Amino acid sequence: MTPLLTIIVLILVAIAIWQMTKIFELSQIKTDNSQIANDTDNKYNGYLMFAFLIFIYALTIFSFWKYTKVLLPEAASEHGEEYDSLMLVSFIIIFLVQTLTQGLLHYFAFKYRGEKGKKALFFADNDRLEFIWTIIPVIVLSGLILWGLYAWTNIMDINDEDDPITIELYAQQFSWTARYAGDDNVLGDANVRMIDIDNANILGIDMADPNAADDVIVREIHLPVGRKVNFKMRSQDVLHSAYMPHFRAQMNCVPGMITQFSFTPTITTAEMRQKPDVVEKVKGINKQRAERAAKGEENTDPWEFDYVLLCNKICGKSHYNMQMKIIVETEEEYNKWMAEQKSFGESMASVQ
Ligand SMILES: [Cu+2]
Repeated sequence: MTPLLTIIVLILVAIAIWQMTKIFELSQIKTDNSQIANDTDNKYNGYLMFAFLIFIYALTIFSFWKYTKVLLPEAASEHGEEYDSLMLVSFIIIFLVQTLTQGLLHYFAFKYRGEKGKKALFFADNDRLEFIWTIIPVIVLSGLILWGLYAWTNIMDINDEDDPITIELYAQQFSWTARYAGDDNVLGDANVRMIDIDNANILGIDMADPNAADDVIVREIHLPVGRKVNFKMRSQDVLHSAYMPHFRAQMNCVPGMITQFSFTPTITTAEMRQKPDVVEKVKGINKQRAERAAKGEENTDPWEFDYVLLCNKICGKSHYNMQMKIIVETEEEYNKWMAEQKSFGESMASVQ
């Protein structure tokens, strides 16, 4: 609400200034009624160019100061570090180029504003200049693109040699279900046509497939730290997107096909909760929640940091609510949790 009010106030102030300028103008005795811009008009426009430059620089500084804290904490996956470096370098380049070119653009607009009898020095064409402003972006962009392709190939390195845990992420309007491949680490075949809600076969698993019996269906993902995970995504209805921001991972879930994404988690949930920036963020959110609780509003329980799986495609009216908790823990904790889970075969046997 406050940002909206701030914007409205800024707009109103701008309108007020504009109206006052008009009144001031009207109160002057007109000496020049021509519609062609004169030196005074050009001077005003020159100064306005400068004012706008100061405005965008101030806005940039304000955004850095105000919104840096909402950024994600450090990457919790192996490939995340390289992904973040690529992102940071791209942002630094964009930031420097934009700051410099905006400054020059507005400065020159001011310096060479129209003045009677003044003519700026200009080139109709200049091969050397054109060469320079073509070759620099070509080199920089090629570098970024090549680095990006290299990073992408690294990230999409999905293979079975690293002994990954296979987990299916099943998306539907509006929830996630996860299926572990069990002891054999092979997921049983599944198809939406085989969904049998009455018999608790919510994922349409082929009961005749021998790989299916040991599969484990869960509503919360547990991952052992340092072990590669291979996620296989399916969707029941529309396009969804499995988004795990803390692991810098995202892959679309497409009805009728299986998509994949794999990563190795490197930081356990418990360790992440101790990171200073996470502690700070949790404190900030809980402060807001306490304030809301004092006013008697809803959803004010103290919040604790957890990794999440979110949907990142607007897939319908409850899209915002499509999320699942991910817990990264030690190998022992993971094994203990897994031992407590019921396999698909066991839950089928208990239904029939
Ligand atoms: Cu969705």
